[in-house]
Amino acid sequence: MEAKTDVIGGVDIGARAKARCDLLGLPPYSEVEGQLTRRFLTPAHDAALTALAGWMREAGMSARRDAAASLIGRYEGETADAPALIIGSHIDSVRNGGRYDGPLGIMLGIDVVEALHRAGRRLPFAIEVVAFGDEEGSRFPASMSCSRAIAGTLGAAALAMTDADGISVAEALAAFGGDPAGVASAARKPEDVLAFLEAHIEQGPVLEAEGLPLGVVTAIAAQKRLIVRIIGTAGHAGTTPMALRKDPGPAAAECILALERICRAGTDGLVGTAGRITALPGAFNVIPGAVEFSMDIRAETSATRDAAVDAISAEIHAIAAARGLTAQIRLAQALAESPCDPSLMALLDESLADLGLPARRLPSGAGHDAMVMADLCPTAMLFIRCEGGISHNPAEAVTEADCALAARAMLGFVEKLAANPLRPSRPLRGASG
Ligand code: HGY
Ligand code: MN
Ligand code: MN
Repeated sequence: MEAKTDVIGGVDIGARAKARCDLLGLPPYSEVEGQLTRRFLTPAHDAALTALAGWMREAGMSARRDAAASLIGRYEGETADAPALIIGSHIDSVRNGGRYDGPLGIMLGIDVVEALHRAGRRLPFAIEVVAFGDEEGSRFPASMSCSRAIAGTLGAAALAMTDADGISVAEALAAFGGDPAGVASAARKPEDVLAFLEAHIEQGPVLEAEGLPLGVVTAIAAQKRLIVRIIGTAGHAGTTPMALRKDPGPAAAECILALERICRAGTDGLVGTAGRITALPGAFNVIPGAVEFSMDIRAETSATRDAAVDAISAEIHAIAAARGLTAQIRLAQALAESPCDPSLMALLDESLADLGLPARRLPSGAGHDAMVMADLCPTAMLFIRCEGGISHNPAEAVTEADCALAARAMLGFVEKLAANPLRPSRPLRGASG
């Protein structure tokens, strides 16, 4: 047990937030024994929301699920109709992921509200703590469906997307107790939402390398998710001479090497990943009829992202044609870069300064619900150091002391926001993508 970190209202805020993330890393809050896999609209997701709702109520909030399965805790402000500061992050995980990517931002939001509640403190605005259920997109091809429902940008196409078992988002949502036909009711009015604050592990090495516990996010990188299908001819692995094959396997390998080469040569933080590669029908003794692979391409600007997508797509078609194969490339999701709100960043800077910390500003290569919430309201993100910058990996780790500092910084942010009525610094964007 690490040393006592920080106690507010009798709650050891650092240790408890971390311990709650650790608890949710185990069954029934994980689908798989011995690892954390918690995908959208699964029994593990349902169990996690039930636990979170209990903790929200203990912290003085009401708790409800909206039509798209987001869990929303609300701590009232000085007046019942006060707009809300939303503090949140996601409760779903990647397969065999870490325990803090997402849940830590929710637990810290609950800590902040509980500190106010125990002090009998009411603010000029309400605080809503939200657990988004589908940030990772680890079950369905697109992601961010819960925050998109709240931002009012969730389209029908997203509800029709199917998982590996052919179950659509709409079917899974209905089975979960959501309301696919009524997801529009989850959309919040801009006048009811003051701002969105997300605390999240950095998932990178910068803060640790500089010996800093916290950082202030400047912007979130643009990203595109694509599915590539290289189509050849299935055949017998033993009887088909090499020269007569139309094997999509080696072609896919050439394409993924092209993805790597183009992204390595890029600027503006360009990165590209083929995270899922599937040979179909997927048997030892069958030359694949098709090979499908995913592409996740990101850069600090949509322009750089799109230029890379165009270059890679052209090479994929050329590789396939040279081998007498065909290539199909389908866009699964596009998210534009998302700058954080300068006036909110300044309040976070001041909150860190009050803790004796420098206001280290840094961009986020990882995507977050904040980039979707930016279509609804001004956003801010607080980064928390994580060991080795490791994430999307069970080795993901944080310290109780850093969790406690994050809660303190968030409490400071909330008080400063109460003292400085927000002046949104930019018009809200149109649809993201
Ligand atoms: O993919 C991401 O950047 C985030 O972890 N969903
Ligand atoms: Mn995350
Ligand atoms: Mn993640």
